[in-house]
Amino acid sequence: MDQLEIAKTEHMDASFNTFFWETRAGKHVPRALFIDLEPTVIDGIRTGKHRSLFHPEQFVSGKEDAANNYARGHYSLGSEIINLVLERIRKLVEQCSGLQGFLIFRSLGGGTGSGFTSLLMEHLSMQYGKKTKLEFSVYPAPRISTAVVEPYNSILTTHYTLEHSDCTFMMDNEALYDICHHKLGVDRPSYTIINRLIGQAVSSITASLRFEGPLNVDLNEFQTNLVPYPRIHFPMTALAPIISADNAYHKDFSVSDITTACFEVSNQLVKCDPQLGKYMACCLLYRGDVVPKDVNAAIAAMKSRNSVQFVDWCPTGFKVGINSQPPMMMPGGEMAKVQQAVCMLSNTTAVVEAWARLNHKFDLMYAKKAFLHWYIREGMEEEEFSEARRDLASLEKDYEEVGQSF
Ligand SMILES: Nc1nc2c(ncn2[C@@H]2O[C@H](COP(=O)(O)OP(=O)(O)OP(=O)(O)O)[C@@H](O)[C@H]2O)c(=O)[nH]1
Ligand SMILES: [Mg+2]
Repeated sequence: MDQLEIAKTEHMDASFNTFFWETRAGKHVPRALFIDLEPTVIDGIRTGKHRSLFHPEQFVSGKEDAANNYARGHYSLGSEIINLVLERIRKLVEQCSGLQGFLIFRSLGGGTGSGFTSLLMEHLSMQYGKKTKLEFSVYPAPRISTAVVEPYNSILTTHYTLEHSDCTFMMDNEALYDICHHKLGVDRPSYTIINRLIGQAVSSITASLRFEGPLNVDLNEFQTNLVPYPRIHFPMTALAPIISADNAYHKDFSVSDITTACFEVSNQLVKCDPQLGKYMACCLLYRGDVVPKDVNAAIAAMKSRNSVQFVDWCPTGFKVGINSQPPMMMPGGEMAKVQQAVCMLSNTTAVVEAWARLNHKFDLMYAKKAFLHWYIREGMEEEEFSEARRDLASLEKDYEEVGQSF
């Protein structure tokens, strides 16, 4: 290889290696750690189709789960496993030549995702200082739930991680189920199918870290544009187009079509209506065969619509990135392969609907002190509940204030 070719290969490798490290034997290993307080879910990966991708040390699981109890995840069980987890993370970090930050995937409703993750994030802040922490969180859905105490767990964890998270992308299973039902024609989607939708969003959000390109916009740059105040860091995520593999041949989408779809409630991965709020910032992450001229025209058309309202202090908050790699779909999966796609991250006051809903559910139980003894038994104090709830009330208020007109 001549110099130029070597340089080119190294360049490509640099992007590829963002999420993989190469062993001396030339094997590429994902820079990932799976953690759970109980073994069965992780055993699925340990013994599954992709097991050979990982080193056994990339799985950490305990013996029993947190029984949907934040306190067990954070204190009793969490404290037994945290040092091992931090040690494993340290080993992964040692394999990085320039650590940018951490992506954290979790749900908020159960005990491990809420309690243990908040403990972990506190430790990551202590050990890795200001390294970015981005979260992808499955937030409790309005009408379907798998545990009565979801509002407690979610509010406690949001309170304790608010200052440790730089940006949290919220999704809820009801929004994801509805997309599967209405757009993909899948009536009873499994977690596998809804997780693929989440995967599409993650893929678009991380595309700029994984591929080079002239109109590539760095993730840090998006964050700067998305988060006007540290606490206002819960953007909504929308995807377009979402079409089933069966329908692929019947439809043709323009850049304008997919851009418009991102502002519709049915394309949001969280159950909130964007028309009920005001936008502070919209980041449009295009992929595939997309040219700036079409993007500019599509945005100009959106701006002229009355239904898309911006806050007074940020009237033109659009940020655009184009990555020429079209999205990849799971072979044989339910989503059609498309040549052009977009993922919109929007910081809007509409997301307050999600907090308000959860706060209300918290209040109903807390007024009766229902289920509290489970948490007290694990060493928590009642005061922690009221403190967390006050913090969430002020978060609601923060959103109200940023939306107010001058
Ligand atoms: N989208 C999606 N949601 C999931 C998945 N697994 C669990 N959930 C949701 O996550 C929420 C909490 O459940 P878990 O994640 O199982 O809870 P956990 O964090 O393991 O906590 P414990 O089991 O109580 O220790 C529920 O609302 C589930 O519906 C998944 O693979 N995908
Ligand atoms: Mg569990």
